[in-house]
Amino acid sequence: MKVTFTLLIFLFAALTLNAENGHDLWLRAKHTAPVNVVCSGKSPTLEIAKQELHQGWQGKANATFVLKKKHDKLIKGDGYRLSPDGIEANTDLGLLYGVYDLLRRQQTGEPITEQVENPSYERRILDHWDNLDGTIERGYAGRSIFWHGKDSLAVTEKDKKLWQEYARADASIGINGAVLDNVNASPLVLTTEYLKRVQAIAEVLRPYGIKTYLSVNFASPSVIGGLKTSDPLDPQVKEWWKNKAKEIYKLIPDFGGFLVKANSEGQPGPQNFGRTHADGANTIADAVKPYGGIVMWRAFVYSANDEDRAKQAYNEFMPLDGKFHDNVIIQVKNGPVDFQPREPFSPLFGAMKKTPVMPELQVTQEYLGQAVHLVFLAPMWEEFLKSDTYQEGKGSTVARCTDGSIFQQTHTAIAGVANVGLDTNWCGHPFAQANWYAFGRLAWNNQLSSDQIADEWVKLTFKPTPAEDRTHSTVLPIVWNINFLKPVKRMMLESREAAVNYMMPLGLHHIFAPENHYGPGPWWAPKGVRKDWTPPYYHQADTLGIGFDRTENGSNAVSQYHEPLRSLFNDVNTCPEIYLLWFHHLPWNYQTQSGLTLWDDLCYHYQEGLDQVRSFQKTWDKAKPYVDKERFSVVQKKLRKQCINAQVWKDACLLYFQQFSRMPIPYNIERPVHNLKDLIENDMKRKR
Ligand code: GCV
Repeated sequence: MKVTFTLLIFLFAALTLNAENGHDLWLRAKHTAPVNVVCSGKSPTLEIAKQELHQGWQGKANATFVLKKKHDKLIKGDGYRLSPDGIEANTDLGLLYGVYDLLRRQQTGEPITEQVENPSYERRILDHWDNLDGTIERGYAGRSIFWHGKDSLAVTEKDKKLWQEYARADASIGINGAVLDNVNASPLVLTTEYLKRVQAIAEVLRPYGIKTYLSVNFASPSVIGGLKTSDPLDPQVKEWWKNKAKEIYKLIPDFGGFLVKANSEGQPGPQNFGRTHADGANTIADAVKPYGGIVMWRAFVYSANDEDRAKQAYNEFMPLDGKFHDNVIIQVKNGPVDFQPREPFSPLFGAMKKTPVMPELQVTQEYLGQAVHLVFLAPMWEEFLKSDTYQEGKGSTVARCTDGSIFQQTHTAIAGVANVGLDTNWCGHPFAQANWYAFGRLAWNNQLSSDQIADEWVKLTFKPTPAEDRTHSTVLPIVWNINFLKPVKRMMLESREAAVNYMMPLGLHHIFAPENHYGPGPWWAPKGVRKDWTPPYYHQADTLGIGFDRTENGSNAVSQYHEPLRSLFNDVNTCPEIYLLWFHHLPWNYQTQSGLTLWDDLCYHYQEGLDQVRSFQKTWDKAKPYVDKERFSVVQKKLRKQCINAQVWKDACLLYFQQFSRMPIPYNIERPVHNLKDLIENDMKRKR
């Protein structure tokens, strides 16, 4: 009887859910109860705050809710004090953030008690790797929302509407900055015609508290400024940057500053002129300093030789500690190599004591299945932020080393490489929206758990809206929680580990096919290519074993970490197994903690990854009655592809490594269904 009743509810729900194309993201709630908003102030930001309350209120009908600006020492920056009857903040933006928090709590059922919420970082920024021609480097959700090419610099109403929707989504999760162009920057962005478009974007983003920033090309003074050099110590070059800053701030008074990728992957930088990264960063920083601007200087650099890639950034930047001016922040990718499915944290976190460092996370899933695989990244970022660097003893987590808790810093910041494009659903994959959401939430509060973020996002994104509930009295909340929320959340929380399992378990890294970084390519090593761009450099597989020896006997990358981590990573018996082959080269018959040989353990991990994706397919198929047809079918199709890809990963890696291990694949593991030769020939790039 109970089963039949539940079944009826399923069927009814499936028939009545409105079709959704995903464009509304986590901001779907529209039909609500009336509320009386009391707010004496006036500003574009406050207008938005009031409108959001009227549009999204789900509290008691006709209640009175007060928005009040009030100086309170406990409230920092754009933080706020929330209570059931109102919000207090030092700034208009604080009130807007409070409103979004309140509405989120009303929709998700989280308690609304009296509490102060302050942001972990002063600057919470999305880096758009958008090229001026409208393409996006590592973008998987269509073309740029900001740029359409040189012939389309005029701003249309359509552009403005989209930028406003984008700004609203950002503000609703606390993001307050956007770098509008690719770090592989075109000098043209600093020419007047492009700056005019930046000005127009800034005007739309401003009421939502989003500052605009630009990535700049270090050679701009010579390329567009007509100077003979871009040497940062040349007086004319310094003057050029100062004049450029003046021009920008005249157009955009609240401009945030510059992001610079220098001397990396072919980008020009101070080293072209025999100068240091500090010389380069300081010249540009001095130019924006009078206006309160900052320079985010990337530590993603390469050394001239192919000495362990994981050591290069630290080696380059540590000697410069204390040499940067106080409006420079060094932007460091979470891991020492490059946004891999799993890396230990970069040793540059918790290293410098006189130079602020900001984390750079990658929201766009360059190395994690792009817009095809369902991979929720919050667990990866949580693992990273909670990693203990031991900089000032136990408890010096990456979060605390970067948010100003350990050292007083003039500026604190965090950046995420955006996954946003012109696709109707913004991110390509409906579940990729969760990564945009998670980045914003963690940038606001770096202590949040992945579980809580997933919980919020699933409720906001999939829960029947009040309108659907009222019209159709569809799913009982408890039924929805058990049959949808719980399993879908579990799937999300498991998804990152699944990707690690089917792509590169036990500390393997960077064994991707070249260029597109999507499928496996552990074999790829053409002559003439920098060794540290090829997978065999990273996995080091031979008949004796596999893994990169970064111990004292190897590259000694372990020495870049503080004790006790250094010794922990150095000793194979204490090194966490998730990083085993990152730090150690081990024989194939090495016995892992599971009691298995390394080879067998590797095989089981790949199989487990594949099995996990299969279980995600089942979870999603079972969730069908609770999702509108449109989003259900998009995700179902993508999961099928993910499963096919996971199979390819498993077969490719096991068959390739088996050539070295010369050991059988354990017999209770499914046999490969591909031939290695075919896989190598039909690179997954062409199969996608
Ligand atoms: C923007 C990796 C990516 C590049 C990216 C680079 C970077 O190498 O593959 O596309 O370039 O990182 O972060 O600068």
